Formats: sequence, C-alpha cells, structure tokens
Amino acid sequence: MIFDVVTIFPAMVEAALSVGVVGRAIEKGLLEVKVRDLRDFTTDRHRSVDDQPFGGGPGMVMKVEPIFKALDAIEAARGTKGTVLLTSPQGAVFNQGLAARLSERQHLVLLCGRYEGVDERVRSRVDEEISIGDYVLSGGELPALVVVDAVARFVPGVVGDDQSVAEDSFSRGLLDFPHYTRPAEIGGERVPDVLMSGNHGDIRRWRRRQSLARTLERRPELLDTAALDDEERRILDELRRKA
Ligand code: 4HQ
Repeated sequence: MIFDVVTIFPAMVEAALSVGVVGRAIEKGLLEVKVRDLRDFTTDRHRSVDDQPFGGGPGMVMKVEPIFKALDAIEAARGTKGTVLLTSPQGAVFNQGLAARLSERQHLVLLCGRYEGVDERVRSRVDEEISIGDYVLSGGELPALVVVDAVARFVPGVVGDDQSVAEDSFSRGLLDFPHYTRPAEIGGERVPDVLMSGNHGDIRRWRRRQSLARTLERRPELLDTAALDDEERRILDELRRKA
C-alpha cells in the first residue's frame, strides 16, 4: 500500500514513521510512504505556504496553489490521484471501521494542515475529511500519523501476528481485557488465578467476560454496535442483571 504525506514538517512525520510496526513494514516493502515537503511546491522567494485570511481575523490560512501543485506532482509520479484525505476537526470522526475501509485503497494521500486551516477551495480535491477527535491540535501531522498507523495495521503482514489483528479488541467492537506478565505478585497484587491455571477454556471465558464488563462499565455505547456471539450475549445479560 502507498501513502503520500504532504506537510511543512517532513522531519516530524519521517521520524515517527521510521520506528515500530510501521517502520518495520516500510523496511520490508509492505508499505511505501513518501513524505513530501509542501514548501518544495512553492514558487516565490520566501517559499510561502500561508497568507492572511480574506475578511480579516487572527491567524493565517494555507494557500491553495502549493497544495494543488503537490497533488499534481503526486498524480504525475504515481499515475493515480490516490484517495486524498484532509485531517481537520470538521471531518468525520476516525474509528477502526473507517481505518479498515481505507485499508482497501491502494494509494492514500494525506494533507496536513497548519495555522487556522486550509483555504476552503482545497476541499474540491479532497475525497474525505477526517478528524481524530474533538480537541484542537497545532497541525494535521499527528492526525495523519494516527491514520497511517491505524490503516497500515490492516495491511497483511504489517502486524506480525494476523491473529492479533483479528482479535484486536476494537475489531470486535469491545474494549480489551486486562493483561499481566511476570512477576505473579507485586506489592501484594496478584495475577488472577485463572490466568495461571493452564485451563485455556476458562481463560478464554474469563477474558470475554472482562472485555464485556469493562465495555459495559466504561463505554456502554459500544455495545449497541458490537458483533456479539451467543455466549457473549448470555454473559452480557448476566452482567446487566447484576448491575
Ligand atoms: N487540527 N483531527 C489541522 C486538528 C485535527 C483533529 C487542528 C488539524 C488545526 C489546521 N485534525 N489544523 N482534531 O485539531 O484532525
């Protein structure tokens, strides 16, 4: 899968993509990520990417021409426009379902805004506007990195163990169960006996129950859309009766 990221802070984006699961997937050739410096697509002496807002007011607005030139260059280099994404608080809120859907695209282009945002006319070339949540950031680089990471995890081979992607709590629409490792006891806190029992049926049932109980407690709205099997429905009914 191919990602092009357009930013005025290429070093920030490159540093984040060079490590961990995504960094390894790039090394393996499973992902191709090209980070493009928006200033390379300016034509003035000062390499300006922003200008004052028409109508007045504070802050600066990202200019159209460098962004259009960057998109033209990407299309010329790749032979396809790709699916163009703009990260902004006005977008649809990103989630695991959207990440899965985007992972079916062969080529994503991510535009990272700075300042007060992009000139509205940039949106004529944007396929999807995505927000990573209801808070204000200083730029679209962190959201773009969030999108690349979550989408890349769906590309076969990127996450070492396919099983763990399929069982990812959010893929199932539930919160994760508690995890433990050695030592078995610390400061008087013991690992639950069931996890030390070696009884894999009991362990599986305990984990399901924990996922359901935590979801009911912390994020009950997730249960409206979670895909639950018969055993999970039964456990959930029982948890609700107890509550
Ligand atoms: N931004 N989810 C870009 C965000 C944001 C978010 C702030 C992005 C300002 C120009 N983007 N600009 N939240 O807060 O995607």
